[in-house]
Formats: sequence, C-alpha cells, structure tokens
Amino acid sequence: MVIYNLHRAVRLGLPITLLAVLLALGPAQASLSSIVRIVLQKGRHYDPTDLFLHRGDTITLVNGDDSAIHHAFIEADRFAFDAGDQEPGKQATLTLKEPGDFIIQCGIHPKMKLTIHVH
Ligand SMILES: [Cu+2]
Repeated sequence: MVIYNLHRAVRLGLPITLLAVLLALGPAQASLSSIVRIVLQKGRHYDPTDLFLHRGDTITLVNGDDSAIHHAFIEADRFAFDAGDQEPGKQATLTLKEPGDFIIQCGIHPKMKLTIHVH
C-alpha cells in the first residue's frame, strides 16, 4: 500500500523532499500500532501465563475471581510496577516501556506468575 502510494506520488510529481517525509513517517506510524492485551486473574493463575509484547503495548489485568483479591507487581532493575490490591471485577493497566523479560507476580498468591517478553 505504501509502495503503491509512493508510485502514485511520483506520477503526481510531488517534490522529493515530501517523498522523504512520507518515507520517514512509515516506521513512525508502525510504532503507533500498539495493542492492549487482556490478562485474566482467576483461580490463583494468570491467563495466559506468557505474553510476547512490543514496547508501547499495554496489559490490562482483570480480576475475574468472585471473592479473591489480587495484587500484581513487577520488581525489575529498570522499573517497578505495583497495581495495588485489586478487588474482584477491578482492572489494572500497565504500559510496557522497557524491553526485556519480566515476571508479573501477585503479592497475595506467591505462585501466580505471568512472564512477559517485551521487544
Ligand atoms: Cu493473586
């Protein structure tokens, strides 16, 4: 689609400087296509337990339990995340800005782990 538009732009006689700007916008637009992934906290598990993400993507953690409280957090070298106590039905969001592999734990259920791989 981009190639087609460039061909069309050349036929229309657009200045080369404008073409350079259009080319430069390509990757910028691609990086704006961040996504939101929903993760369920239910039965003392995260669902899913592994996620592959790109920088800029967001995770929404949803407490799907009827009565259990969850408390998601990350302890990493470069940043920390703490969602606080999440009552049933409540959500917490986390936008990934750092590349690397991180583990989202639960302060209430030590066995709950979600590994995220951010590229
Ligand atoms: Cu929990």
